[in-house]
Amino acid sequence: MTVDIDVKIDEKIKQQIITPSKYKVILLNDDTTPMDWVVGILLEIFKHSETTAHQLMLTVHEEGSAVCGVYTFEIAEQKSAEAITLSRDNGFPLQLRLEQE
Ligand code: TYC
Repeated sequence: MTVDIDVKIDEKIKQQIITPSKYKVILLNDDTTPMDWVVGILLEIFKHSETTAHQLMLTVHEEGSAVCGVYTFEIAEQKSAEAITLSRDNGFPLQLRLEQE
């Protein structure tokens, strides 16, 4: 024996799209890290062009800080950790900060 059951579906599906927060990576000035080293970090880790890397380095040198990129938390943390480790391994006191946008 088969039984037919009519099912009426009356349901709303609420969809929530959560966009992850973005974080600014802020490069800070210091007195001893060589300018060429900072440009190298901006080229290799933050993927800036030669021109932008040089301009950014000069902004930090003259004004004290500049945003060198905006990323999700994990990427921002990874890039700044990479820049710090590489700089420390080479004896430079380069510093970066993360700031939520
Ligand atoms: N002020 C450094 C110098 O005169 C250069 C420098 C630029 C250092 C940017 C850090 O994030 C920095 N050698």
